[in-house]
Amino acid sequence: MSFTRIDALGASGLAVLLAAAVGVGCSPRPTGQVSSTPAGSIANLMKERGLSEADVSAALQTYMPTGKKDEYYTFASGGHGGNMIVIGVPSMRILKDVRVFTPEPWQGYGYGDQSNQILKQGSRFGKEMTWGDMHHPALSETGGDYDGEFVFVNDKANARIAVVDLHDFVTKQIVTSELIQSDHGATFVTPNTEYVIEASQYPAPLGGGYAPIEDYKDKYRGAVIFWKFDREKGRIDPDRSFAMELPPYMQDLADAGKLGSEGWIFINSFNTEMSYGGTLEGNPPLESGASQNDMDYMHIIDLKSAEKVAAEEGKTKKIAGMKVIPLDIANEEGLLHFVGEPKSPHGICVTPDGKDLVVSGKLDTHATVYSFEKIKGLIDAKKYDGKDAYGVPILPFKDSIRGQVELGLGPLHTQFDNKGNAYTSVFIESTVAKWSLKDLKLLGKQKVHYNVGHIVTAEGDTVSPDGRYLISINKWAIDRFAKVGPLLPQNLQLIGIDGEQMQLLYDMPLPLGEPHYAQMIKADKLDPIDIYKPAGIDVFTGEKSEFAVKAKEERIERKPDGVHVYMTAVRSHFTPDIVRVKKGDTVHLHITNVEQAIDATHGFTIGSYNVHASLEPGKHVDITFVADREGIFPFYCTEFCSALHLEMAGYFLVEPG
Ligand code: K7E
Ligand code: CUA
Repeated sequence: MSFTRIDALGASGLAVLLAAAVGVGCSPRPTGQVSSTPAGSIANLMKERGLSEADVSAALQTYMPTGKKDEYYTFASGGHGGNMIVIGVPSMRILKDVRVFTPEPWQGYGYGDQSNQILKQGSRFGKEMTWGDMHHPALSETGGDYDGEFVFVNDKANARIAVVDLHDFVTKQIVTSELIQSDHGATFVTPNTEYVIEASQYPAPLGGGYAPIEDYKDKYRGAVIFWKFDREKGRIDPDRSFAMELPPYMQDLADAGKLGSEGWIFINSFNTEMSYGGTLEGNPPLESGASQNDMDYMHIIDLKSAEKVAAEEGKTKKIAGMKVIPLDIANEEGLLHFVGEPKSPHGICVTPDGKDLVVSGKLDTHATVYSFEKIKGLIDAKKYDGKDAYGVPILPFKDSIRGQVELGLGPLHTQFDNKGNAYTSVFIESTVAKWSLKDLKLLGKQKVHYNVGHIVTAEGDTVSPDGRYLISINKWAIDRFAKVGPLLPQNLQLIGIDGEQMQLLYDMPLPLGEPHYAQMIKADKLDPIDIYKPAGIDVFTGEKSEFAVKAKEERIERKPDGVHVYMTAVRSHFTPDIVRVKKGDTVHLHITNVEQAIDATHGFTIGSYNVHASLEPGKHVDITFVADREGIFPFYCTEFCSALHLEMAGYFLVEPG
């Protein structure tokens, strides 16, 4: 693309530019207004700032005038920030930082009994954790389309899954199974969100516990958990979930079949060499040991049949409380097949029509396109190329694929548009490659900055992607932004994909975590609430709290388990505003924001007691703590809510015991 500078444009060029500006602008204006704009001002701006025509075009495609709203939401994982970031597209404005595995005071998450209970659900082996490593958000689906109701996320480090409700953008549940010790093929959902998929990454003895690493091949295993989602309750039901044992390869990304391939699950793997490191003990390092074979194995799982087997008597084992189909039963029942995939693959992506699967190997230059029909035919005909060391049948690679397309160095992950094109991130050469699914031809490349991991297109994982936008989630930012010390923000680059050529539109620095993956959904599919109704809602049950407080019913009660303070918050006071307790008392604060007006949020803190809450309109919060230090502790509203916000305060008096 040629970037024309304004000084080379001339008067007619500028007129064309302005006409184009009206055409692509987000807010159509009467044409008459354009001619009244002094043309010189835009020209001067471009000149002063050194902007090209392409720059102005990009600006006009992303700029949001005040009050205008974005067309899409992007839900990006926060990596080892343990959070999820919600970004508006095309403006790339951050709309929310949803806390999931980590506390965050502004939203009151991890402060107060309700949200602490959620974080506690994520304890493993009795240990509470205050962080997570989030990689792959998955929006809930109906008929293979995002429905805007829930988003699921994983924690790779601690093998956990969380449910975020998009009615209020709050984490409602964390589940974990000690069956596995890490995950990565998570989260992915089946086309009607019957199951949330979590495949382990690093093999270990199932259920936890110790086994010598020399026993890797015998004692270490992978597993995939199918977490049953109860949409009505909006929660995962661990009792109706089950798992399948897998060989000790490192299972990687996963995807669920759709349309013709619905009911099937596909999981990549690497390290089929079963290398486990030991560089000080005379072994090759893990990464070179794991890159010896030319092919690793794609895991193909017949979920519908697995579901039946899991329900049969005697076909499963209980490990760490989880119902598990052992590998020998999976083999006996024909639930698991392998097919070779080019060395150390990363992305595995089912095409929108459900007919093909695109796999890219980090150490291979191709995207390999498998045909589900061919795979299914080979499984039905039991046409195998032998079995692996664990008795899993291997389908012949050549007969499974539709073809390969050469993309460049280090292809990773593929997304789709509405015109039959695929887009693959190419890590080593820092590009996004566009290619045609039909004839497997490379159509073009867009440079990105730098080292792109995953990419996401609008509605890209559904049966009907939108095209329009692609975000390149880059791992390195190096020279893109003003310097902020050695830890750089991530660089999310918005790319327009409606034209024949991709167009880079926007660089967004993201200093809130490392997004590994994201999903982009049409904004009008979401219908979040403005207010918790009626006032007194416990956000984590979604029901009115038994401790909800009404105006005029505020009180302080001394009970055998401590002092119960029933408090309301409303502009611009807390009632009661004086709370007297004795040193050593257990204090139960029950605070309801009784307001029912949009954005009438209050905060609550008692200084030096590490007590904090965010009280959105209608929200109820319980806070339990021991008043273990005597003194005078002012409490106040932390959210600037009104003209008399500073006066929204009171005293917590702790008398000597
Ligand atoms: Cu960082 Cu999908 Cu976990 Cu890759 S992941 S690019
Ligand atoms: Cu309520 Cu400030």
